[in-house]
Amino acid sequence: LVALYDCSVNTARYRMYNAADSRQSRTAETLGFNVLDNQVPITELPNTLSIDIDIASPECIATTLHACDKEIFEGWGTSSGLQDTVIIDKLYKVAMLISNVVQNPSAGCVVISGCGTSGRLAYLTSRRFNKYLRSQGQEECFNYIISGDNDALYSSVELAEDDPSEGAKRLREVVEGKTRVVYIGVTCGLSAPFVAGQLEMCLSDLETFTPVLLGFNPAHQARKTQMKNLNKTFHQVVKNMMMSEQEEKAFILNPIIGPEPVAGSSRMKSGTTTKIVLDILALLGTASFHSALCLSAPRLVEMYKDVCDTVYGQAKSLGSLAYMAKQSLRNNGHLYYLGCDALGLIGIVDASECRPTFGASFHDIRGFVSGGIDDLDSRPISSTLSTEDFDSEILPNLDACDTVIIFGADMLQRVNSRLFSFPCKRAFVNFITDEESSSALRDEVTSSKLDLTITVDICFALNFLGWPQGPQETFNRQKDGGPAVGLPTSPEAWSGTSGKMLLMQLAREAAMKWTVNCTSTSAYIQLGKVYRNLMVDVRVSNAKLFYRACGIVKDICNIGEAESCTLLLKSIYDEDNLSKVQTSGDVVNHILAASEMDKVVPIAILMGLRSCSVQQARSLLDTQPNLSRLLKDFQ
Ligand code: S6P
Repeated sequence: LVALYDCSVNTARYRMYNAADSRQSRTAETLGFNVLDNQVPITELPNTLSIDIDIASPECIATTLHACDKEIFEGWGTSSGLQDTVIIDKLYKVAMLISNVVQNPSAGCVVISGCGTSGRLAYLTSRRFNKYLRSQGQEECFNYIISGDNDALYSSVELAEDDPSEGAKRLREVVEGKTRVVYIGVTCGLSAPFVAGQLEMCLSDLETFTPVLLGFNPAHQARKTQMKNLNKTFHQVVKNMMMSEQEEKAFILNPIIGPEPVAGSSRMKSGTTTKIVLDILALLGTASFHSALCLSAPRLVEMYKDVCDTVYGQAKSLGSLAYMAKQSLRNNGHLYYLGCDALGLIGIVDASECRPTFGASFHDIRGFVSGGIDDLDSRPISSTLSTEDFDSEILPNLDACDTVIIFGADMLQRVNSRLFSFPCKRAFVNFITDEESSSALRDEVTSSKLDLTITVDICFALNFLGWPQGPQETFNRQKDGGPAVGLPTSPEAWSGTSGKMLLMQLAREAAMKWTVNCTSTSAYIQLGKVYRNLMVDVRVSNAKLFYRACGIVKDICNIGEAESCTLLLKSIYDEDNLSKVQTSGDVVNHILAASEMDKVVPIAILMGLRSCSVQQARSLLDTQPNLSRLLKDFQ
């Protein structure tokens, strides 16, 4: 392939991944490379690095998560992750398209769309960059779509991702009146029908739309089950995308970053990589308004890698934080995250994801934001999410079993002083992005009654970039010696401050995501929710999760597909003898029935391992709720 395409080894490897279902696969196989034609997509595979995560100490859980996250930057198998040159090249091309829209917002817009975590990150990115454009006196041009609408930003509405026509309908509404649309559909597993419906709509009108698909599986692993209302599989949609990509009318951004530390939990690595890619695209796409003109995509990737290493450099403290969280949850207490602006929102998002991921209750982990949901006023959400809500509803009832984590110096300064008179545990996590804030805060931190303080100093990651000195330096970068079309003319705009601020915010957000993901995941692992690195108590709330649940039962019980599906159905319908109606029903019926039930997957597994009835499996779980321990006893 290197010879054929005159490309680097990494590029050749990437081509092989994406070519495994075309005539090129033979070439790849003949060359003796290990082409990934495994039926289980990479995003659903268990990660070999985290196979023992369920028996690791809290500190070791953090180092294991770090090892898995490193694959984002260093690659997995034969891939080179975010450093892949083909991906980097496409990032620039898409950023250029975004830049055209940003400079001509009346005619165009950028739409970022996804389901679950992917939709939440679409929201966070468009919010951040619209705010930025506003601060520069520019028109907003980023839009987001999340399946299940705004309520899904902070609670799980998993079933909404199975509807392609709803996806297309929502996209049509958002782009009304626009003639140039850069559409970025995020689906980590290349599987969400909601996104497929939108991609199809874009592909049918390439004059208006440039569709971009962001996900983390090779193209040939896109989901091959038929989608309702679309009469196609996701895989067929991807094939059409590949054809349009040849003429650069569509783009597939699918860096291979390896499996999740907890199998299939795409809120973790895939979510973080989504954030990084969207940040980079939007940063480069808005570069004409800030000094990030001098930044390159590989350097930005490096910055995120440094932030990642710095956060996990505190593995011991992260372990202590997760241990505090676990103790609270074990003693029927709660975990609360408080943060300002995007940090608060990321905390809320992490908390809300624990419900579908770990079967947690709404009250187990909750996040609150200070002054950050103003931009949702026109489309209100039906939950209590502000720190004022925390002060009035939660604070008066805090007891010794609860843990409150304050994120960021700005939040520590705003926190209600009454918090320090209640008998709960308190932790403070600060992300330092410049030297001044670190010294100003020291006194406050020491005078507060905190049980744990973690300081994540990410100045180093940012210094690495180096800042432009002023307008002259930037102008010098233009080939013709003058500013590019649409560049701001006032010298203040070139001071570098706005671009630097933006990068500091993005780096803090990434650090926050790593920290809260680590805290909640580790807490639930310690509580026995994960067996090896499989999430065995997954809520069967959409098609993807139904098939994942079947796979988990199959693997752990070492049985065939049909048998595992029968066990799952018995557990879902709470019946040892399934009726014809139950066995022949549509997957969506099973999902609706499962939404009423608890511990669907664990019960099916126990039935398989013990050859027992639904009732007997349920009683076993009542006596030993630590699933991991229970399963180990039976294996
Ligand atoms: C995963 C999370 C889910 C996914 C959603 C979309 O940890 O709980 O909500 O984000 O299912 O997945 P995908 O593969 O389409 O991005």
